[in-house]
Amino acid sequence: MTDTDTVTLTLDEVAALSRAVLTRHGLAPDHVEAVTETIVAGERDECAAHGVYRLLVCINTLKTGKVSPDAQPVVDDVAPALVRVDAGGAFAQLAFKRGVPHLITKAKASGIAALALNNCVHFAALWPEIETVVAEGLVALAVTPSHAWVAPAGGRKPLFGTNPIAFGWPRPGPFPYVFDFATSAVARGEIELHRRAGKPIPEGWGVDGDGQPTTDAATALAGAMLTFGGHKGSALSTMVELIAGPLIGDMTSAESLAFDDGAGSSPYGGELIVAIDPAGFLGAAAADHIARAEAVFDGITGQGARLPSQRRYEGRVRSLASGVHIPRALYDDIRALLD
Ligand code: NDP
Ligand code: PYC
Repeated sequence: MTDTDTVTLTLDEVAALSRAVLTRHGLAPDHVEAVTETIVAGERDECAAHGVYRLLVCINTLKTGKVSPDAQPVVDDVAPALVRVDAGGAFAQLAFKRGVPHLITKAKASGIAALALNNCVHFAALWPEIETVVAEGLVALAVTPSHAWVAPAGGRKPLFGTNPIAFGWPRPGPFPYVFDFATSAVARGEIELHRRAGKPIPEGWGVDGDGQPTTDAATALAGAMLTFGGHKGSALSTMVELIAGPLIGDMTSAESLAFDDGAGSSPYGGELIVAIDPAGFLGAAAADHIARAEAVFDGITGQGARLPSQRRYEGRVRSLASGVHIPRALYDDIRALLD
């Protein structure tokens, strides 16, 4: 069903569109499946900046030649609680899929474990990965740098990536506690969507090339984005640079942008995912940590506040029932990739 402004698709139709576009541009079948899962999940949960819009981003990246369309991830079982997957320059999704069973096994054996993805191209939200780990009853943390687009607090030149931090905690029922946010005031994808729609951005998201505040999306994209929470976001962003860059032998956001060399590809580098098994501290019969966490969540929602991911989960229910609504201009741009 279509109207003039949006196109409504079922999730199966979104998946078919994603597969067709990615395959048409030469992505190998196992990567097509892994990337499609992420794109469908983003659209399903009404995360517009990381849903089907990312098909434009992926194809652009494929066209730059900065991502391998078919590299097979190589798993390296480094230590009892450490696993590394070399993505070989391909998109991160397949490397994560190959590495995560090892991460889960190791976390359950050691109480805590870490997975490093190396040499991957990352264009996605982190919550799908967090949800995969949390579904095993584990607590999860994930971070990745991106491209140097964000000025440190007190500075004006891009240095940090948009550097997301995502965290998950298991809850009874299908919807875990998950937050996933950029350490910039907003994800870059959100500013890109404002630019596409010709809409101004709020103050505080970015500055122009002289460090002056701007509400023009294109000016902020060309100037510098800002961190959230001033020096606090700046320090968290620095942490992401360090623990998903040098700590795991991979690129910082500045190095990723230098590697891009003006091509306009998605960020290249690493991701760190940590999984903690509550039973490690609490023993195999551990259970009351779940009830005690629920008391914390009740304390939040009892005040009328909402939990992070609630909007997303509500979107998921809507999308599963009645499909997703894609701006017609975006849909047309994606269909044009099939020509
Ligand atoms: P948002 O600011 O939209 O949301 C951040 C988090 O805060 C979400 O978990 C959101 O839940 C929650 N939240 C928002 N409003 C409230 C509220 N009022 N009360 C409680 N919780 C709230 O996200 P960002 O723009 O910072 O990031 C968007 C996405 O971009 C992330 O998924 C991130 O992983 C991705 N990203 C990826 C990068 C990469 O390099 N791969 C780089 C940067 C970002 P909800 O979703 O339910 O609103
Ligand atoms: O929106 O900032 C962003 C982003 C970077 C990489 C993937 N998403």
